[in-house]
Amino acid sequence: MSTKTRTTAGLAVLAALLITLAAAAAQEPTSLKEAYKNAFVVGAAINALQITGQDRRGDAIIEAQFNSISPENVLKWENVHPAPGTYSFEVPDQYVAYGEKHHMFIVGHCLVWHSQVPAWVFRDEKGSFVDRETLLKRMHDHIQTVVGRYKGRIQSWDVVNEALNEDGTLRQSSWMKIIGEDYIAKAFQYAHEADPQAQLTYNDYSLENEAKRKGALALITRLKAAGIPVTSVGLQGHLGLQGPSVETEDDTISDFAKLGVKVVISELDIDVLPPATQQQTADVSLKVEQDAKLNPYANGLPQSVQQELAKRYADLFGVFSKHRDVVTRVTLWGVTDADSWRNNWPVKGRTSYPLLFDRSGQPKLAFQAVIRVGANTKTE
Ligand code: 9MR
Repeated sequence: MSTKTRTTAGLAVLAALLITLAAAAAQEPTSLKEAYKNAFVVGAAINALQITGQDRRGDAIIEAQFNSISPENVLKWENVHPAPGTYSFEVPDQYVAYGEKHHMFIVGHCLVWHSQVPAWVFRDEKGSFVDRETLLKRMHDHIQTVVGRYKGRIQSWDVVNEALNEDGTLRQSSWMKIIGEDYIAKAFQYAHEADPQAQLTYNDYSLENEAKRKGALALITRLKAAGIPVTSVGLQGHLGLQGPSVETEDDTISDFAKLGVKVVISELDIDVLPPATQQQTADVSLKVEQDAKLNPYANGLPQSVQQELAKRYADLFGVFSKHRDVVTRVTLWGVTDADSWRNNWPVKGRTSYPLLFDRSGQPKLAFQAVIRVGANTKTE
């Protein structure tokens, strides 16, 4: 470990101690997991450095604050199954062992997605699209091998990720083009077959938007009517300071709850930077050119924006807590601001502030605000 890493790890420990002292004085819980222990588990997406113990500062925060983990990238198809018949389980095994060591609720992300899936999955040796049966068999083998390996150890899988367009129609992914609409049902069936106890989630972004929400509600209704074992819907929660409104978030959770599925907030982060596009989206293929106007806080976040972010986080956790009968997990998509994908999407190299811990691992105002909401929920 370098001197710098040691110093920052030391600072994180000191910060944790200060939070404990301050909270003890105010008789507030000191961790997110404690603050929400009567409501839902609170998770973080963790990266390979954290899984393999190379980010001690990050690990100290994860272990102190969270009781659930999601793998930010290591279980995606291109990482775990990069070539036909070749699986790479070294880091995923460490991921699951990490969660077990700390008694966490362990999430698997994700089995069937249009992104981060290698091109060979859809092609034959000549480079043409394979037929439906071949692709179904590849999907089955993948799910059986990956879910089967962690049967009884990964408690919840994101089975199908981002199958919908913004207008609520089904995305014309290679899965859809080759297999047809029932690729979604098949993926859930295969996952259930591989681990009948696991929770199985349909996961997507912007489900707060009316058209996409309608499409998702119709999809879940169809799946449930056909007896497909979908147990929860993941609202990713890549949100902004301004929207969607808390009322919309509230309605969205209620709408899905009515279908008899649990709701998880699966990838929460709140962007404070100027939107680079008109649309509220988390489409990974979107790329926007660098522009200083789009990166106004390169030298630090003004206190007024910290406060706005804290209020926004508190309002949203208020809604999640209100729905604690159906919301079973809230997962932040990253640990500190330095880790967040938001620094590089949709514009590369911005300085983003979407999470509860800052670049040096210190808790932000938003952290205190979220703890306070949890503490109030607990005593209600
Ligand atoms: O956070 C992930 C980032 O490190 C990857 O580069 C990116 C590539 O696709 O995926 C990010 O995570 C995505 C998640 O898997 C699915 N929903 C949207 C997330 C943010 O793009």
